[in-house]
Amino acid sequence: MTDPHPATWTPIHGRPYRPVPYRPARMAPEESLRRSAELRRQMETRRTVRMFSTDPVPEQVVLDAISVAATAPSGAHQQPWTFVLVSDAEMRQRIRAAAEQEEQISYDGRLGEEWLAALRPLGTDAVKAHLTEAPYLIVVFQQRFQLDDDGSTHKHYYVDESVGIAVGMLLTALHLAGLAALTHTPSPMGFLREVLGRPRNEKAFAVIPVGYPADDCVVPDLRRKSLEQVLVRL
Ligand code: IYR
Repeated sequence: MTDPHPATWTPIHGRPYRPVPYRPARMAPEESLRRSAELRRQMETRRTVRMFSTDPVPEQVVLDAISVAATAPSGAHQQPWTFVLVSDAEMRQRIRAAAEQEEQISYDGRLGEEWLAALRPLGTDAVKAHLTEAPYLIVVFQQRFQLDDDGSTHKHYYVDESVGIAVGMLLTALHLAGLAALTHTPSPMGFLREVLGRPRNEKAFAVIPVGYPADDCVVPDLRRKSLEQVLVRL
């Protein structure tokens, strides 16, 4: 009999429904409360960082965070994501040069006045030093469709939602493991597929520099909406 729970990935497209038991031990409410309060406290300290130290970070921490991201739920369990981990300095330099070229056009007017006004409190500009200063870039690609070795294709479903959830989990994992990150979306991002040699079914979703904040790191003075402002209870 074939193993019903293979440890490695196999496509599930068209397979019959064969559920297996899922019976995690139930957590005591007191323990849930302790953990949720602690998690909230920790996550409230997360900030998007644009000024990175060049100090190295343990690679395994980054790999573990990517593993966490890859546990995300996805449309039809198609896991439509690829995480490209870039540490090579020359590659980071190429990405920075291409990103800055596009960003310069954006900040020189392509974004439009309203968008530029929305960005002003964040202090962003076309200089993207974080792309070469952070020791790692995680370039997240969405697999818009499945592309098999023989060139045949299959549709993927809810790709934006699936990859968005995975990136949220990635940012959470990085923060809880003590690393800083930036959700960077150079626009347009078409150059990333080319520079990183990715196949035609993949589309860049975000570039995430990862590292420690620079010693002189500053962040915009922002406030988050309160629970009351984001929650509607019925
Ligand atoms: N992609 C540009 C502009 C930018 C847009 C938004 I919306 C931001 O929250 C931040 C930046 C850049 O990376 O500078």
